[in-house]
Amino acid sequence: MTKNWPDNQLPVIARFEVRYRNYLAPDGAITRPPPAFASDIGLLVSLYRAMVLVRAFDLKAVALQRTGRLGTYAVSLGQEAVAVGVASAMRDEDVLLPSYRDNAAMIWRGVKLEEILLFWGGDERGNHSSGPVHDFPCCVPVGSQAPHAAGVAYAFKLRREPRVAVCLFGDGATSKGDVFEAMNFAGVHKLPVVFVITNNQWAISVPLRLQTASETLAQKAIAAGFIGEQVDGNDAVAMHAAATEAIAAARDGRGPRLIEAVTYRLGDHTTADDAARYRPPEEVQARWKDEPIGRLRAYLVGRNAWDKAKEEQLVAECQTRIAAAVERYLATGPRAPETMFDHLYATLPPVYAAQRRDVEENH
Ligand SMILES: Cc1ncc(C[n+]2csc(CCOP(=O)(O)OP(=O)(O)O)c2C)c(N)n1
Ligand SMILES: [Mg+2]
Repeated sequence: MTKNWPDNQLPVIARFEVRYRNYLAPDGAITRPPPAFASDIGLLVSLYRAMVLVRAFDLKAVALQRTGRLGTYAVSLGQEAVAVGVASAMRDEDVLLPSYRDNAAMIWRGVKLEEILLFWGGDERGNHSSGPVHDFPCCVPVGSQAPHAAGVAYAFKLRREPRVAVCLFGDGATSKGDVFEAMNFAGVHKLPVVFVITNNQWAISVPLRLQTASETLAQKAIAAGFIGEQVDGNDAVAMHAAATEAIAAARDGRGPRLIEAVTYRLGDHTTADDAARYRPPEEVQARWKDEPIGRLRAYLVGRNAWDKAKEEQLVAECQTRIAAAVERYLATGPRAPETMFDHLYATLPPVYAAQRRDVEENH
C-alpha cells in the first residue's frame, strides 16, 4: 500500500493576495477614508451627471429599438459607475478600447449621443466619432479588444510614449483565450495597459458560477505576473480611485494592472434578450439597493452638494440633450449602398472595386 505522504508539510513557495476596494456603502455612508480627490466635489458631481445621462440615454435607446428605429442595443443599467469611473481617470492621449456596453466611457471621452445611435442603427458613420481619434470603436466580439489593447500598449512602449491603453470587457470575456493571451503578453513585456473586467455576474444567460471556479476574477492577473484588484463596481469613487492608481502605475513603467469591478447587470443582456427566462426577478430586485447612482447621490446630498432642484435641472438637461441627439440621428439620411465597401481596405482590391462599381451603377 502506498504511504500517504503528508503533503501539507511541503514548504509554501508563494502566496498571493487580492485586495478589495470600497469607500461608499449602498446608503452613501463612508466605509473607509476616501482618497484625496474625493474632496473635489466638482469631480464627483461630474461623475454623477455622467451616470445619470447614460441611464436616461439607455432608456431612450431602448424605446427607439422597440419602435423599430434602432437595432439591437445593450444597456448598462446598474453598472454605470464602472465605465464612468474608468474613463474619468484617463488622459486624452490614452487609448480606450471599450466593449459594446461601455457607452458611458465613450460619451465621457467626447463621443456624441447621435454617433452611438448611428452605430447601433447600423450606420458605420457612427464609428467615425467625435471622441479621440486614437480610441477604438466599441468591440462587439467578446474579448477581442484585449489583444488589441496589448498591441496598443506594446506600441507605446516601443515608442517610449507615456500613454496607457485601457481596455474594458465582461466577466464572460475572461473565459476567452484572447483575454488571457493578452494579459500574459502584457505581463511578460510589462506593458502600459489596464484591463478592466466589468463583472456584472452574467454573460447573457451564463451566471458567474458557471463561468469560473476562481474565487475572484482579479486573481487571473496573478498567473500573468501582475497585480489584480477587486473593486466595488457600484462605488464610483472606488472605481475612479482604482483606475487612477492603475493607470498611473502603467504610465510610470510599472507594468499592467487588472481591475475586477464587481457590479450587477440590472437590465436584459440586450434588447434581443429576456432575462426573466433565466434569472428570477427577485434576484434582480434584491440587487437594486446596490446600484451606483443612488449611492453617489446620497453621498453628495450628505455633503450638501446635491438637492432636489439640482436633480430636476439635471434630468431636464439630459432630456433636452438626448432629444436633440435623437432628432439629429433620425434626420441623418441613409448612406449610398456602395459605401459598404469603403472602410475595410485602404486600397480596395480589384474584385471588390468591380463589385462597388456594380452596386453604384445598378442599385
Ligand atoms: C467572440 C464572441 N463570441 C460570442 C459572442 C456572443 N455574445 C455576445 S455578448 C456575450 C456574453 C458576454 O458576456 P460578458 O463578457 O460577461 O459581457 P456582458 O454582456 O455581461 O457585458 C456573448 C457570448 C460574441 N459577441 N463574440
Ligand atoms: Mg457579464
